[in-house]
Amino acid sequence: MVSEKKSAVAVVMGSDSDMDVMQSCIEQLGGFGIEPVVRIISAHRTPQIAAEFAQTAAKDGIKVIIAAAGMAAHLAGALASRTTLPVIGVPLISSSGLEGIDAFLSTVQMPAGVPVATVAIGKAGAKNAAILAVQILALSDEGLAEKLTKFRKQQAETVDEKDSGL
Ligand code: RP5
Repeated sequence: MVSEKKSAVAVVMGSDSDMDVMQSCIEQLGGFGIEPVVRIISAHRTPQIAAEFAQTAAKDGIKVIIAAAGMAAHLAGALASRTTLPVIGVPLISSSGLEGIDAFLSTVQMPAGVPVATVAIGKAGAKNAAILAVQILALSDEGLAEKLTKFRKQQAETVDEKDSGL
């Protein structure tokens, strides 16, 4: 699925098997009015496409890349190595039996010089990646900054309501 509209956020995942979890990232972005470019690109199965995507992302108007993968998840790092755009890495739980620890270490342990902003493993990370991308964009977008303030307020109210309902 590739959005026709120019978007400031790209959500890249290593496999269609990642879509289930990454749907929550896409939906979270949607809550802020952002329709991301969504791509399935693999650092090891389609390395050439990964390189081309990262190299042309800034020119295509993308400002933040969210990269999600499971197992030996070097997708985020592979993309980050070819762009100076901020890259947020989402380590995913796969069928490896390692509960995402493999992906977490592969994503977070970037050697000095090429950072990947790594979020939590799985669905929480997928959602936080979206929110972090919005926070980055909100630095130069007052409308988004207001939406973030509202989002935090609503989130706190939801917790309060649950507390009151006990
Ligand atoms: C990674 O390998 C993908 O991001 C996925 O999480 C994992 C397994 O991929 P499939 O074998 O399900 O395509 O590259």
